[in-house]
Amino acid sequence: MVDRPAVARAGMGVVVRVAGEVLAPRDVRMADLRALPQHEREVTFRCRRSGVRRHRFTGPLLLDVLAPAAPLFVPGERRDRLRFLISLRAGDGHRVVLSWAEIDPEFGNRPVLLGVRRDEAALDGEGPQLVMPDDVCGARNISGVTELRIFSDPGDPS
Ligand SMILES: Nc1nc2c(c(=O)[nH]1)N[C@H]1C(S)=C(S)[C@@H](COP(=O)(O)O)O[C@H]1N2
Ligand SMILES: [Mo]
Repeated sequence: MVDRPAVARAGMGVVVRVAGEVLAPRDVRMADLRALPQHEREVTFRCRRSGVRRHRFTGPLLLDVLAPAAPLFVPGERRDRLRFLISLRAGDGHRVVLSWAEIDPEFGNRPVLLGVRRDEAALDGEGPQLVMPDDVCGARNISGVTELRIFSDPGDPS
């Protein structure tokens, strides 16, 4: 697969692809992320290389970004959602996989954000940053997110 650059076209700004096992794949821009309800979160994490880091992020819930794409859950079957994964990729190739249950309001219900502001800076140039509110290490807080894909475990081994 060809890498999608963080900035798709000059002047068009950052585009984040939301795709995978969803009814409505979509391209999301920073303005779309800012139009969703905004949450603020202060995170402190310990990086092996750079020591203790502290940042204040603002942005929508990852859940609110993904829900309009309509993941292909079996309707009315709460347990079906436990098979689903969210794979995030940054422009530099850094990847993180979450389980859907981590952010699902009926399971983990963690307030994971897609930050559009970090400290005093808008992230319009580099793209949004994943904000994991409770992580000890900062490595899952990937910056410059370009792609969010939803997958499911198909179930029976072949
Ligand atoms: N795209 C991307 N995001 C990334 C990384 C990376 O290599 N690429 N490193 C992570 C790691 S290991 C840490 S500790 C934090 C560091 O963020 P800070 O230096 O802005 O505090 O960014 C995370 N986000
Ligand atoms: Mo880190």
